[in-house]
Amino acid sequence: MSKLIPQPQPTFLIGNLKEIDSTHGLESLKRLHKLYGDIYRLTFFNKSFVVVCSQEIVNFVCDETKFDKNVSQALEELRAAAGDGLFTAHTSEPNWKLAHKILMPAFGPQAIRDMFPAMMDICTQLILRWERFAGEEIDVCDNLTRLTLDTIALCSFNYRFNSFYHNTMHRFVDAMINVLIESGKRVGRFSLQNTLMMTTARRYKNDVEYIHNLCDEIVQERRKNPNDVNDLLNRMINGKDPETGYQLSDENIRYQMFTFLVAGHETTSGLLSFTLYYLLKNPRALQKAQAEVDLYNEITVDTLSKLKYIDAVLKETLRLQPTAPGFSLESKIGDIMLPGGYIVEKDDMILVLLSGLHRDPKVWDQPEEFIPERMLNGGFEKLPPNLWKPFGNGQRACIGRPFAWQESLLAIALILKHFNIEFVDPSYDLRIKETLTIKPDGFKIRVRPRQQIGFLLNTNVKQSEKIPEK
Ligand code: FDE
Repeated sequence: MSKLIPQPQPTFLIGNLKEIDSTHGLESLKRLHKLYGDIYRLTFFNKSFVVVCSQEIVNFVCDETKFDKNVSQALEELRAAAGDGLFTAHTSEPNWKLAHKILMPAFGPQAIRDMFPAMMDICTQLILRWERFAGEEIDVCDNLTRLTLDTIALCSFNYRFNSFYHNTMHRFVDAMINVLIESGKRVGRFSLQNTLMMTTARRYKNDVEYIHNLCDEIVQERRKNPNDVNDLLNRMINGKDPETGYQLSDENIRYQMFTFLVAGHETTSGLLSFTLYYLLKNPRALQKAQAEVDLYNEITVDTLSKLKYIDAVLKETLRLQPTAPGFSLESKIGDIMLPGGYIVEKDDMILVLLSGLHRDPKVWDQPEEFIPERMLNGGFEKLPPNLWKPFGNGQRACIGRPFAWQESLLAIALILKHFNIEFVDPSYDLRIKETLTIKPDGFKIRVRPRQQIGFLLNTNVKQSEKIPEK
């Protein structure tokens, strides 16, 4: 017997739009989860969404023979800037397969290892800066965004934003954040409204142009001064599909660059910020993590794989705060009955709400608690499948996962090795800021150095010798 999917009472024309707070959409979805349960329907204008929150249902929709990534309306809007780049492409678009084939090896184990010196270069800049700011207030998200933006740009294009050397954030960051927020907001407006809001529309267009020009300049520079480094940019410029010989067009390379800059830093800086927050809220975990890095005199690429507790801390942080808070799917085979007897239709967008999945009390013990130990020794792999999906699903899952992981292990290890950390405001409780991703809002810390700065300078010199020349 099929059952009707619960839905809040829709309003004429706009449907359930009023249920969603445009600056706290995720909070609204969480509230509706509490009210309507593990599956509910929302309509906006003429589009219909089914939000799914339990492991049982998510496990069912993660079957790639039946479901595929859906390019949601927010992603569709983002195509103004990201075109058919990996994140915003439909799986059926030829450029998705082509770029996927060309770029997968760029995120393989050896390629990621080779990026270690560049990651260390930028991370050392953060550590040096924090040494200088010892005892002063540090805006965590701001600093970690500088770290992750500079890291992805240096590792993938050998481009330096030099964010740690400027007071204000690079214009790219503003442009990008504006494009992300505006893409989200455009979904909640009538298309005529989007056209009529001329100042907003003009700014959006200018920002997209600025981003594209910056990407084009980097490509032109590389074409003028080629090198034989095996970075992302060279792979995109020179890579061929081994079967067809096809290469990426200049337009598509620009889309991929924007994609990597966005996907590669927003989510990771959120992950690192939440990690520091949870460590501070859980002093025992902080102590354990610090004791783990103290086992090693120097943090090298080989140390990272030994940091099992910090690995677990990162995983547990992503369980409680998946920085990409959901992903969307659609049926490949028409109407389908989900567990529980609910039918999703061919044109429904299915939104996997990770805050629901990751705290499903049927599969997680003490779901609201931060317990890194549950992630140790393959921890959740022994639990039912598809209950932890912060990197998405199947072939459309995050290609940057090993990159983000190495970068995050390194950053947390170096921070804990060099500093004792504390809240500026010990009574700070988590507030969340949403763009397309989530970050802690207004989270500030102070750091106190644990070691002599000479050690750092040595690390710095040694590592920068390994950076390929420009
Ligand atoms: C992807 C991704 C995803 C899926 C989405 C959908 O499905 O829609 C997710 C969920 C994610 N991703 C998440 C994440 C988290 C973190 C930390 C990250 N992520 C990081 C990173 C870095 C980099 C570089 C990246 N990332 C990238 C990326 C890309 C390109 C993509 C798309 C893929 C395909 O092919 O589709 C993703 N990412 Fe991530």
